[in-house]
Amino acid sequence: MMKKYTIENNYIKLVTIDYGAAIHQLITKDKNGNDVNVVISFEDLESYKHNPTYLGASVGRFAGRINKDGYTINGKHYSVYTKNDVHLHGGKEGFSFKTWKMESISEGENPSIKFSYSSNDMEEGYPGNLQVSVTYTIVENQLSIVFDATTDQDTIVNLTNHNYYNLSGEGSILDHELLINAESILTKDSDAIPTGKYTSVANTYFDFREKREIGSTYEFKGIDDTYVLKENNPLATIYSKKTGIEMVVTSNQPGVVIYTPETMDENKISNKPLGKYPSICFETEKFSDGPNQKDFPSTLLKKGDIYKNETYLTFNIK
Ligand code: G6D
Repeated sequence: MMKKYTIENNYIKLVTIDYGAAIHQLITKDKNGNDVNVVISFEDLESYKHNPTYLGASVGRFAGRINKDGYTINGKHYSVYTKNDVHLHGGKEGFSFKTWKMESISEGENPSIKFSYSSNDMEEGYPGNLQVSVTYTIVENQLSIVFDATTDQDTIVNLTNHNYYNLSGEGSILDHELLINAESILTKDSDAIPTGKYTSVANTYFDFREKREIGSTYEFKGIDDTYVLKENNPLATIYSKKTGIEMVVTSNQPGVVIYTPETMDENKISNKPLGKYPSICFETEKFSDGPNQKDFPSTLLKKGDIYKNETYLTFNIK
């Protein structure tokens, strides 16, 4: 039986489930003091078990893609499970489809909840017993999402959260104002595997270096791409003038996959009316196919080292 856990303060209410250590609802106040769930949610918790687009889930052991030829660690080759010629989001049944253990929950001024999962050596073909956790903490108007992992053998790790945001709580994100602090995206091949090259965002609808409405200036054709982040945060801000809610995203990760599905009807999600381009994901993580690209940030986790992915979402009213 799936279990639901809620933490909240005066600014944010976070409803999580142990299945996939997923975020079910992320509720904050709009400019009129009304509650808005700013993530797309299934109405019914059981639907998270059939979640082809990873709604709200914790994704691993390797979020993003690995090419069909697999990868090599310390001279040993590892094959990967593929669908449509790529290994996506941890394989056939990644961390999003596991029941995580609720380790601790605390109320009070800085409410927090921690989930953990032990991934066995060679689960989904990855070497090493991996201990992983995700901790959600609310401090005033900020939610942090922190993934930690350790291994008993050298392995590869890339973890992320897969929330689909809509700061109006319904409709489309095309009228949201977006800023992304990135000059380029990763160039990808026809399987969406990075080639190792970079494409400038200049003069394209991918350009959000200056804050603008997503659907303005250029014809928006959807994004499913990795933005290469600069060292200086915030990496992104997004704002809905309808609700007055702004979300500021900061992270210690080198990239963010921005994913904007054109429709979400197939998910049988919330009864809210959704428009074309109903949501946007900010998947803060290392780069797809990192294990095969020596110039990308390393995705290797060595025995004895600690993996940490920290992402902070700050909600302001403007
Ligand atoms: C990720 O980049 C991928 C998409 O291609 C995929 O369809 C989605 O997750 C479910 O963001």
